Amino acid sequence: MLFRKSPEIRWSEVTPRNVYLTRRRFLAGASAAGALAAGYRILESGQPRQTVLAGTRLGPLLKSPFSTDEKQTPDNDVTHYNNFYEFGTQKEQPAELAKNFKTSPWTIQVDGAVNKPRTYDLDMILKLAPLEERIYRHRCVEGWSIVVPWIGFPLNALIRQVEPTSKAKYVAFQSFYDSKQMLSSRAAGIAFPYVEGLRLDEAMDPLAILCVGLYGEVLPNQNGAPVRLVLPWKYGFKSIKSIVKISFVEKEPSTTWSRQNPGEYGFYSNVNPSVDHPRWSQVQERRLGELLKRPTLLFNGYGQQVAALYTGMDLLKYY
Ligand SMILES: Nc1nc2c(c(=O)[nH]1)N[C@H]1C(S)=C(S)[C@@H](COP(=O)(O)O)O[C@H]1N2
Ligand SMILES: [Mo]
Repeated sequence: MLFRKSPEIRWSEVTPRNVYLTRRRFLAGASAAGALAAGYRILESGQPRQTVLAGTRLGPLLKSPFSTDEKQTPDNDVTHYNNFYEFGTQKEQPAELAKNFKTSPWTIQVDGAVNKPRTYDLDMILKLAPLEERIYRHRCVEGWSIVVPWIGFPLNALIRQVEPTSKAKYVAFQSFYDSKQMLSSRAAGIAFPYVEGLRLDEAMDPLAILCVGLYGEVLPNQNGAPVRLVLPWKYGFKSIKSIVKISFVEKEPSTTWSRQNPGEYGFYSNVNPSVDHPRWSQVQERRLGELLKRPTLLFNGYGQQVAALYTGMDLLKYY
């Protein structure tokens, strides 16, 4: 259990609940020396018991003025209906196939056009800012949406610390990739490592968060452990998971889905009901767990915060 002021949380002390349970079970039956071997076997066979949320609780959490009071999607849906192609292309696969994904130790290399490039470990990441709960709408380009109490802090806290230079116009993000733990690019149908990008001013927007948890707990592997982006005004695929590299660059970086299919996916990918995807209308969406569709809103309803970022841009062209 972990309940301290956020800046003092040390990632090294955060134990995923599945390991926890395995240890508890082990301790409960630890009469014989054989139990030790048995306990180890459970861990090493790579099949610790899986819980709905594999996380330890994080807290205390600041409340955010950016949170919606809309009904939250059941956590079981959010953790069992995922897009994480590294761990399968079917929605229910990541929860299974990411079970033994090794997320510790973890580092994020931050480089490029900055005065203070550095490599962060998770303890350094957690010291950047107090943790907040951000209840955001999240809209997938495939037409479904969810409302999730994410845990994180503004991405701009990290950006300020590394001090971008005047050459930094965009930020490029890269996900972890390991062919031993993950699907091949050929099997998944997209190039790995997964990459994404933002314009620097978009990345500085207070709505953009680095996310380390959901529903009060450490991020489950299938939701992008240990650190991902959450960008509520953009389609879900911009919210890149399991980040290992952040680079500040002068030119618009290449992104996984626009590279894959430039006619279907643009760099900006702001939620916009007036720009249909060739295969999916974006006019409506279905909240997971609900029957009736609801209208999709421009910028996913976050226009008041972010519309100014796109003043004067033709959103039909820069989709
Ligand atoms: N590395 C990586 N990040 C990713 C994806 C992915 O396949 N790989 N899928 C994206 C898509 S399409 C969506 S909708 C969201 C899903 O996040 P969730 O599973 O937490 O709901 O993650 C995004 N981030
Ligand atoms: Mo998505």
